[in-house]
Amino acid sequence: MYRESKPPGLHPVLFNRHSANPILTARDWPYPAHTVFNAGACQIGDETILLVRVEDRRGHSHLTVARSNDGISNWHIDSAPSFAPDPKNFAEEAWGIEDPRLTWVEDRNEWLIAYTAYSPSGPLVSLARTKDFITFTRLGPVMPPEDKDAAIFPRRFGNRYAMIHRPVSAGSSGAHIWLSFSPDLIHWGSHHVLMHARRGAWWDANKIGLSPPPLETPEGWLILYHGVRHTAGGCLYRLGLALLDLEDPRIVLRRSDEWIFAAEMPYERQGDVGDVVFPCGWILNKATGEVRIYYGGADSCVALATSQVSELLDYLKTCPVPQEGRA
Ligand code: M1P
Repeated sequence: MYRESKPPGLHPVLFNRHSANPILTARDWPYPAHTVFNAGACQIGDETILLVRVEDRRGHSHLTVARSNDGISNWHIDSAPSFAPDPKNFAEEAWGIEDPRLTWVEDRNEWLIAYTAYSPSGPLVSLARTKDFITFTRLGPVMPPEDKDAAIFPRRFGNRYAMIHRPVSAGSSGAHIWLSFSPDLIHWGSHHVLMHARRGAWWDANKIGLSPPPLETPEGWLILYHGVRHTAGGCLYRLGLALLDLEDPRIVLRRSDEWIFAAEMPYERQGDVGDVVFPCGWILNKATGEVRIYYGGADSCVALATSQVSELLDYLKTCPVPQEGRA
């Protein structure tokens, strides 16, 4: 691991890329794959588990488990798709499943997976559950198209589960991050815009989306999100931070005005979709405060960056407080 230094006059470096990046590519795969990227991540005992999006040469994706003891190397990758689309029973998965976000839900004693099911009517949010990343059980689709970039909070608020997601409707002025609640994970309501995409020249103008699941800290729910700037040269996917109130996640306490991580390295700038950094998982080491961020680079590989959660929170304290908790 090397630490990126901050030359005078430049912005703080909050994320340090791992020197072994990219840590996984299609060449590592035990069966034919076009690209591997946008992995969900979790820690079970000594093992780091990535649920990796694998795209085949049809353009359809499935999810495959990779396990490692150090979270960096010696990955043991399932020899066949671990969680494959099942369009016979779940028609919404006809064009594949993508971008999983993993949440350990204490009161259910299981992992919940929020993923994008790519239906012929558009992408939508589906949920599944697992205890071991060997057997998966679908809960089915929970948000109609177009909707994606979803993750469940690890605990309930009152009696309700909460989920962040990103619906898009034709004719809307942008794609914003929403928050919804459910008593049973199946029926969702109390829909609420959590964060708006900004407009015009902003780095997060027009379209934003949650990146990894919300991370609980003593100061609030830490949110890492992506903003998409449309340019004449294509889209730029960059990352910003926000903080939500611990007991009422509808309240945005802080939101960064500036992006804090962007595509710079060749494996982030060149690939199927260049200039994309897209994390779907992060893992906090509570003993050291280090957070490992697993992200897709250019829709073609899996990369790793690390940060200290205290530094992310300190940085957020310098960021604006949105008026009336609305960002
Ligand atoms: O190609 C970049 C990303 O585009 C989509 O993300 P979003 O809808 O949030 O802009 C997703 O398809 C994602 O998988 C992809 O990495």
